[in-house]
Amino acid sequence: MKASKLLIKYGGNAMINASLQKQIANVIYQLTQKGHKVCVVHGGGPFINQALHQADIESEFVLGQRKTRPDAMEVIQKTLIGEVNANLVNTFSHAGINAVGLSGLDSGMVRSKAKTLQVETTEGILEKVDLGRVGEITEINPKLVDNLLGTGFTPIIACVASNYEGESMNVNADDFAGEMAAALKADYYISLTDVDGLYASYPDPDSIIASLCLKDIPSLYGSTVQGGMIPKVQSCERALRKGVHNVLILNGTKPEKLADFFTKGEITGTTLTH
Ligand code: X2W
Repeated sequence: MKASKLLIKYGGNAMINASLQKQIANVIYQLTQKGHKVCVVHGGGPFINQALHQADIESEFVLGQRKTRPDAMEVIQKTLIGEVNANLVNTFSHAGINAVGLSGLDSGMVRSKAKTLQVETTEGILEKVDLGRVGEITEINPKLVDNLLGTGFTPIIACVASNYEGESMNVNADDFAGEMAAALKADYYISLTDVDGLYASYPDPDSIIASLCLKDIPSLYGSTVQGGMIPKVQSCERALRKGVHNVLILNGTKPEKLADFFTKGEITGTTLTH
């Protein structure tokens, strides 16, 4: 496969232990050795859950987005940037990667506004939900990341962005990754999660949807696509609409799947196409 620009979203559920993180780091190292330019955007949901629990702050999710009060945002920023990002950069560097830790705050590269959602009540009325410090990306300046990619570095980016008042915002990592893939004009957007792909009827392994067309995606929300899969599939859809041609959902707890795709062209996950 020709040397390409890859945006890999590394979800917290796929980072369940240090050994898996090392294996993913080794695969990404091999990809960089083959000339691919790799940018990683990571989440850290399970680590945030634990940190908020320790801080005695309750978590509530609406359509896969965590409602975020200012005190929760402090904990989330510390966890994502100070803990998850720092540990990933260390692991990836140890694997030989020229890893550079960033977040959307660096050089103000990712800007966001407060995200609101519309949710249907049991009476069938549409209600606006205020999510607090949850950001919806409005602008990305890809220069810093592109410069790093062009000079042999591998940016590892935590999904925190600023708003227009200079405050930190919690951006769902799938939302962040899909927008970043589009801003970078990535050849591939690969979302690593803890399941083998999108299931028509979870968890029946025979029901994995091997490929999905952009036009067929909207009808799946609320049925095939629920909960945490909503932001994931929405981010894939957005990346496709904004010009990314190759979008994949793969199981990041099986690092060989990522390796096999680039070495043998084997896809064992869900491909989303135009
Ligand atoms: C996410 C950010 C982390 C994330 C959260 O607070 O959990 C929102 O939901 P995963 O591991 O990719 O799920 N933010 C707004 O998305 O991490």
